[in-house]
Amino acid sequence: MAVTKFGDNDVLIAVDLQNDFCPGGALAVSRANEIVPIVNRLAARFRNVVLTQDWHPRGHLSFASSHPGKRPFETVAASYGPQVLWPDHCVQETPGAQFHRSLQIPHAGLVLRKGADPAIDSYSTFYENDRKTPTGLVGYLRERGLTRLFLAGLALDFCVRYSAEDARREGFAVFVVEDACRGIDIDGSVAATRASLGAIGVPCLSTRDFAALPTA
Ligand code: VGL
Ligand code: ZN
Repeated sequence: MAVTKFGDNDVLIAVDLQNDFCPGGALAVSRANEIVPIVNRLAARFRNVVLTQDWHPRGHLSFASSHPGKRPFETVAASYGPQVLWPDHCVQETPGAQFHRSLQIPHAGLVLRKGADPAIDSYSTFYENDRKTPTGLVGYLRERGLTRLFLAGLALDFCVRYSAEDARREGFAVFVVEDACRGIDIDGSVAATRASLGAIGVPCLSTRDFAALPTA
């Protein structure tokens, strides 16, 4: 599935490039700041860009602090299945939830916030962790004729992974731009992500693969 050109049906989905996921943030992903300029350059080549923003209320179910005696990175049983617990992060209207100050994608057409339901986490930008509550992004993309999705951002092994899997299931062509992602890597989750994406036929590309492409 070679990409020969970016066009009107292509969309870059830049996932959760927020302060709390960058070094110094509450749920810092190692070397996350390195991808901000990479994503900026990549986004400049797309007419269509969607930004996603993790956007939790205080006391969110995914926060370890909401479960007495539990610590971050432990798992609890939520009503919809196992849920990893995180440090408090991306709390609505806090600096940690803001986009990285160097992120510059003024032409982004949509900022999609997720994780706002206090009782359901949302890794995927398509469906919440109950696997059935839609965010509306499928409808947005379909209505606008966007059929080929390029995913970049944070974290490779959570929000990017689950978004890619849901997008495939919805029938979109999906590519992960791996050098424009960074992972959290809990218990082999990055390796599991590569295996899962490989199994469902989602290519992991590098921005170098696009270097020589004409941009439509
Ligand atoms: C994410 C854990 C918790 C992500 C969001 O953006 O990958 N990971 N919330
Ligand atoms: Zn979150």
